[in-house]
Amino acid sequence: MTRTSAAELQPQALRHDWKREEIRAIYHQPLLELLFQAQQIHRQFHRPGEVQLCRLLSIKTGGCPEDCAYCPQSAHYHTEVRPGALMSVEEVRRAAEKARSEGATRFCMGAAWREVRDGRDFENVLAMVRDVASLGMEVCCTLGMLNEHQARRLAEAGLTAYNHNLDTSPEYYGAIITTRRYEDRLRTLEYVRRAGISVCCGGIIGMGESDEDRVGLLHQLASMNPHPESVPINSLVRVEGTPLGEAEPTDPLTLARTIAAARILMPASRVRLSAGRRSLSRESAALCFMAGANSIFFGEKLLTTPNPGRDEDELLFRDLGLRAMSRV
Ligand code: SAM
Ligand code: DTB
Ligand code: SF4
Repeated sequence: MTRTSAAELQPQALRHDWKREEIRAIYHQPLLELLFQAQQIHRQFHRPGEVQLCRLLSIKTGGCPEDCAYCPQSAHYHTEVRPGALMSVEEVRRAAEKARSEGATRFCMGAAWREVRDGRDFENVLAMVRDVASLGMEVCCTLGMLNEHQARRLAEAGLTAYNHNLDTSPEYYGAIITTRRYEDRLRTLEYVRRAGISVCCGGIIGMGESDEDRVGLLHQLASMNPHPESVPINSLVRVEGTPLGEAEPTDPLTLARTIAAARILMPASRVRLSAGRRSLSRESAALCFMAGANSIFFGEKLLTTPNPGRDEDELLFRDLGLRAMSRV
């Protein structure tokens, strides 16, 4: 009989000094080996079967000056998204209350901005953050680039987390976005961290990137100290009219592989199986949970594109024996 050594029972220490080769070796393991390891590590740091329910709301839709090749909200492309003004504080409050009554413990507000500008709109966003925080939910925003002062004001308003994705490797970034640089993203993330806000940072797979680009993205994320508390792994939602509208569909096994590697590299973080669940079979979603995903967006809509309905997700949770994370 084999005995488990004390070292094996100790949760492994968090590392921030991963070498690219180590990440490559983890990522390229036989898939079932990788999933097994990821699940073992997952159980050292998280309650098995528990998944956080997050609700996403687009508080300011479309007309964005950035040219992100995946995004239906970019003003550079002709899509069905109609640009709108910032929602009212009252409407957002009602949406957050509804999300909470449906079981969400995190509310994420997205704006199609390149960067935050000081003024009336930002003051309203701060009021939204205060409102959502007062409901006892984790509150997250994704508003584009920030300066240091804006990050501090969001922190004072009670913001839990700021979402700002690196999307892909530094090498592939220029093929996807030309209107900003990787360093711009890293700078905003630094301001967020310094303001004491937790970091939500991940990427998208299925944009024509290579395994090496996914390894490169994971390397960037896992080198952050501390790691992003929340790591959204999106599978590209292909939207007609965007340059990536006709991209090859993402291989769900690649999605599961990326999630498993993220779980191993950043054991204490929440890994979110984010956009793209509508194109994922129940079996593929199960693999992603096995790989260590423990957070999802639930509700009929992401920002501008559809997401599985609540009934469908309730059934999935029941059939997989998953539980929604209770109050945070
Ligand atoms: N404008 C802000 C920004 O880019 O940081 C916030 C909103 S933006 C829509 C938030 C994130 O959504 C992007 O960083 C990207 O990772 C993700 N996203 C946008 N369109 C997507 C798509 N079609 N499929 C998957 N993820 C997408
Ligand atoms: C993230 O990583 N994914 C979310 C959230 N952060 C803001 C956004 C997904 C957007 C999918 C496309 C849409 O609905 O417009
Ligand atoms: Fe604008 Fe964000 Fe969409 Fe890029 S991802 S076009 S920054 S809304």
